[in-house]
Amino acid sequence: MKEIREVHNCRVCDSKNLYEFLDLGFLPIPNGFLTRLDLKKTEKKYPLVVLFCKDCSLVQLKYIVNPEVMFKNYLYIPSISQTRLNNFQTLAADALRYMKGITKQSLIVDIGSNDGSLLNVWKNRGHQILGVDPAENLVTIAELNGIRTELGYFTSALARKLKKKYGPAHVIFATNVFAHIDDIVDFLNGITHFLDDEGIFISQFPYLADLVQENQFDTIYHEHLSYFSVRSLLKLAERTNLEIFSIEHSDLDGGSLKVFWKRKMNKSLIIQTKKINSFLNREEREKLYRVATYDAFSERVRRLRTDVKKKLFSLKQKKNIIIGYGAAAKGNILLNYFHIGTNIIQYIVDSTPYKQGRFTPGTHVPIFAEQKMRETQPDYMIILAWNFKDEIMKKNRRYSSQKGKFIICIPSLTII
Ligand code: DWN
Ligand code: ZN
Repeated sequence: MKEIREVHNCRVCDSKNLYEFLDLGFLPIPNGFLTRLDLKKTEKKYPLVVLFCKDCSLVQLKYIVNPEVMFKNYLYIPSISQTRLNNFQTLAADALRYMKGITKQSLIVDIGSNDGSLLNVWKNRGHQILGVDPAENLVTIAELNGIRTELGYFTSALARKLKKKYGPAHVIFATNVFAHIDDIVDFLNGITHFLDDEGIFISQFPYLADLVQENQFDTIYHEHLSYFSVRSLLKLAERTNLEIFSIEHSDLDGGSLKVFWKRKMNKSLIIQTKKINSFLNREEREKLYRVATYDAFSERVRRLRTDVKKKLFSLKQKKNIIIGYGAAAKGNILLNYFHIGTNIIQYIVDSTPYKQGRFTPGTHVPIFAEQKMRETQPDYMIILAWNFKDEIMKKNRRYSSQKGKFIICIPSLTII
């Protein structure tokens, strides 16, 4: 694949009826954290433009960056947040609810397994596990943690090899990575092939309805190619030999969908039509199938940019020390799109060891471990990882008891 591909047809329904509603400009890849040496080089930037399919209501990026640019060496790990680790426990309980006959010999697979945090839950329960991930650095870390991991992108071709080598999978997970896949039909064909006849596939990713309602524009970035409505998911399933038998809502990442899939021929699991329809009703109610909804969303995003910049510049003028908390990928979209860099933020703290000592892509804000806050005693902390605001505010009770204030920009500018 070339470095960038332009989308002309909808990934789900092949329609050309695509409506462009948001252009965030040319931005660096959101996990492209820079070393000090990198700061001297010219940074690559890629267009971030968003389309709405008028036929199936999938929201998708107009330009696809070659995954090798984004995922070969990946600095994000999920194990930093307790909230996310708790979600992996919940997902395990969900799987066990539907897979009563699961044994220690059952194979549990995670696609986009990163450092192996999700599979660790299953390893501790004594199951057979297998991770699949394209990031060389993460596969090394996972293997060191005792998580068996295959390096690569999950496709139908890879699924054939994996099934031959390891046998059928009883539960397959794909959290967030589901939104990263360009050829999603081939991906699902791979799942069908790898899955045991009675097995289940659980995908989890941010929900389009919450993204739109809560102005979560910073969840839109080069890694996330698709933003699914339930309507678009049902359309997608029609093109495969898989069937969605249940959908649940999770509060994770500002609102996510947990989608439960099975083979069409597997009749042992009942399709929970009422639950699925309740999502479709919400989507109708919130006008998620209308162009005007997306135009209004873009307008709110532009207004948010004006509000936040105005407030931050005024705080800075009054000589306040402002820092960021959580060098999240989404934070990099917000900073770049809002043009907020070292002019406003002194530094960002993040617990991820691989991000510390680096600089944010595009805006070049230095990243430190949390201890740095003791040296400078900031007045304001922008919680860039707003999806973990509760966890972060709890951790920083001392800061707030010493009159430190939190700033949260999503869904609207809030100072606590
Ligand atoms: O979909 C994706 C999600 C799951 O993860 C990927 N495409 C990329 C990535 O997105 P993100 O970077 O926006 O994810 P998070 O999990 O919202 O990032 C939170 C950041 O904040 C991490 O760098 C860890 C950091 N953090 C911290 O330093 N202290 C988080 C918590 C809760 C903390 O206490
Ligand atoms: Zn479509």
